[in-house]
Amino acid sequence: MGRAEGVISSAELMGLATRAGFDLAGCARAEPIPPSVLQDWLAAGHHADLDWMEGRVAERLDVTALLPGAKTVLALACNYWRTDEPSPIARYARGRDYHATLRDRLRNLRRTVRERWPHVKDYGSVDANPVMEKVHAVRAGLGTVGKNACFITPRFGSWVVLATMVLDAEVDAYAHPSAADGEVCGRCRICLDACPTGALVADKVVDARACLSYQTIENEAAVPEPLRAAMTQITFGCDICQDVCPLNVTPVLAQERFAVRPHGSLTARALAALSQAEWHQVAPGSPLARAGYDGVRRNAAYALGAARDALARPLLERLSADASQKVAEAARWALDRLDAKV
Ligand code: B12
Ligand code: SF4
Ligand code: SF4
Repeated sequence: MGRAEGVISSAELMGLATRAGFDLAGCARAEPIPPSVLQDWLAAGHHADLDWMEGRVAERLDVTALLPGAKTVLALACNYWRTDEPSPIARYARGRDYHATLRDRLRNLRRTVRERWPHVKDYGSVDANPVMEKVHAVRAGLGTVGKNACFITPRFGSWVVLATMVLDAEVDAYAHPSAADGEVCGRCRICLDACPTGALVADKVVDARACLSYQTIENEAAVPEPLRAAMTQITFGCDICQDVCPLNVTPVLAQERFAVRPHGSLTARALAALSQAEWHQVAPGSPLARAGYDGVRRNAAYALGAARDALARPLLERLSADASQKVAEAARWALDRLDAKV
């Protein structure tokens, strides 16, 4: 029997996604997400001051609000794992900003889809758009969400970043997510116990206020004092709940595009000591730019204090008189830690 008119081949669509550089692709029906998944999280204040998470809730819960007549969500993932070298920077942030990489690939994919099926309208999302990317990736059969709230794939573990393409056409085959959501963890709860700040407040639920990822990337104000001591080896983003996960023990090397850049090899001391000129050499095009020069140096000063790094004392003394109030305050806190009797 021929394909119904307007219905497109999922195999061909996923083939185009692979050719555009995505490691994983899968199709889910464009169905609404139960409102409680997002609304309960927001109502509990788990989004901290990420006010943009409160915006466009209708779109987040239903992609047809983004693309009228949406029928299909193509979930896309790229593996980014490159190295096991210890670093105070989260793995996803050690290379070129992944947003740029995924946007380039998504732009190419959308162009080829339009060339192949000119009648199809689409909407593309990488991270910042009002799309709940993990939920669609689960529905599209790419993997499942672990108790650490990260999206975990059978092939790459959770070392993937996500993108989404919504189409107003049906495909001829949709994924049937095989693993029931949550089954992947079984009785394991290593990540919940390993999180140094108790940010995993329930299975799959992160309270951003306590999460060091939020604190080091998004929070422009001072990091709350009780959290700072947990920042040993954490200066930008946090991978602890992924590093401890047994499903991540055999990482697969990602494409060259995710290679570590010079900023990704800097120690906390080197990050704290960056001059403006050095910052302008390493930061552009890297994820660090989001936190800014002072944000990264503030975080690094906290990390040096958390680690009670005695060799960093002269540097911290210099930073305690820094023109940036938040850097100076963080350095003074770190010096107090060095002076305190343990
Ligand atoms: C806000 C946000 C954050 C916040 C809040 C974290 C959070 N869990 O929401 C902060 C700043 C803390 C953060 C941190 C990180 N983030 Co973030 N973040 C986002 C963002 C922009 C929105 C997520 C969201 O909607 N949260 C709201 C809550 C309610 O939803 P949720 O987390 O999806 O969790 C619920 C649902 O998943 C639901 N659920 C689970 N399974 C299923 C299945 C079905 C069928 C249904 C209906 C529901 C459901 O249960 C959960 C609890 O309510 C997404 C990008 C995007 N547009 O989706 C990236 C994103 C989730 N982040 C990402 C990354 C890489 C990270 C970090 C690993 C970065 C780092 N190394 O520091 C950490 C991980 C922290 C953690 N343990 O989760 C990746 C995820 C990669 C992955 N493999 O999981 C994303 C997808 C960005 C991207 N485009 O790649 N992040
Ligand atoms: S990213 Fe770090 S702070 Fe956030 S939940 Fe995971 S282990 Fe906890
Ligand atoms: S550490 Fe254990 S509980 Fe946490 S996500 Fe991995 S398998 Fe699941």
